[in-house]
Amino acid sequence: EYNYTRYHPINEIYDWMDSLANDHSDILTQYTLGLTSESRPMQYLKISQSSGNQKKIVWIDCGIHAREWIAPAFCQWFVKEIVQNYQHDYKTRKILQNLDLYVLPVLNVDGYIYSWTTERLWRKNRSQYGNGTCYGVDLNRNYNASWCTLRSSRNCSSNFFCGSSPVSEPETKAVVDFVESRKSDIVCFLSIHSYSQLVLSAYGYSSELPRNYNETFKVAQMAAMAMKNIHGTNYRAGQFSRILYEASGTSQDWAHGLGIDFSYTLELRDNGSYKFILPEDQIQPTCEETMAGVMTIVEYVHDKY
Ligand code: 0X9
Ligand code: ZN
Ligand code: ZN
Repeated sequence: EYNYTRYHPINEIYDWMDSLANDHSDILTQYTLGLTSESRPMQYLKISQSSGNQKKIVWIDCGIHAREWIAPAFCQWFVKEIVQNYQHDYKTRKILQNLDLYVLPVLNVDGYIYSWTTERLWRKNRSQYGNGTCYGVDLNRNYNASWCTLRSSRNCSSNFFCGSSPVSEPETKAVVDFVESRKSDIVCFLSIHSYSQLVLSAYGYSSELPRNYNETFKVAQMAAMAMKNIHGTNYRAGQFSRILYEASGTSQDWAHGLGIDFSYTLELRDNGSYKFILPEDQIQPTCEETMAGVMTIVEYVHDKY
């Protein structure tokens, strides 16, 4: 029995993916999205109920930032819940009739490993810059969305190093290639982070209002309310640049720019007590409330498309 209320090192997560995909080959398939800068595979799961009709896609990635361990824990929880529920839960079955769910549990594999072995608060990937004098690009500053203009740095020692050019990193490129190749089918793009308890809509790089702002903000508010309803945890909804800070080069803004209106960043628990070192006894309640929020968004896009 896999323990979903503990944090797991990457080898355990990858073993979990293998065995779950094996045990539930009726709806789960595992794929490699690409290789990291240290040549490790980026594994993701496609959750798809077999049927003839062409389905729309919901994308969920976790762990773009190495130290935000609750994010990969949520992606695993999410897959477990869907696999458990789809047999008997009417809502889940209905959603899977029209949507395929693509889940990338650990986007930044090299950084995640480094945060386990060497530096718990590591954020970036592990690519070498400056002839090996510094390491790591902030992958959530490396996308092609007003690249390297806000809350970004050109100094490779910075935690917000944006890379040598947009999409300079293999991890970014792997996501971009996949999402671009399927962009007409992708109706929702979710990127899971911690901490601050926020549901953020576009844009991050500008306080200008994007197309469909009223609707995407409304859905963010619905998700935040659903999250509060589970354990009373407060989540704030709003435009990224207004309630957090302006940041450029984020995956969410890039995905929105591609035409995926329902593109959100979720910042999970907590509110600053434990910050990135969220205790394991909060994994379950955090995942339960996040499940409610994510399913609110997924149901909305299901009904709309
Ligand atoms: O700064 C980030 O990349 C995210 N916060 S974190 O503490 N997890 O690093 C927030 C990204 C918000 N997205 C936009 N502003 N679009
Ligand atoms: Zn099954
Ligand atoms: Zn983050």
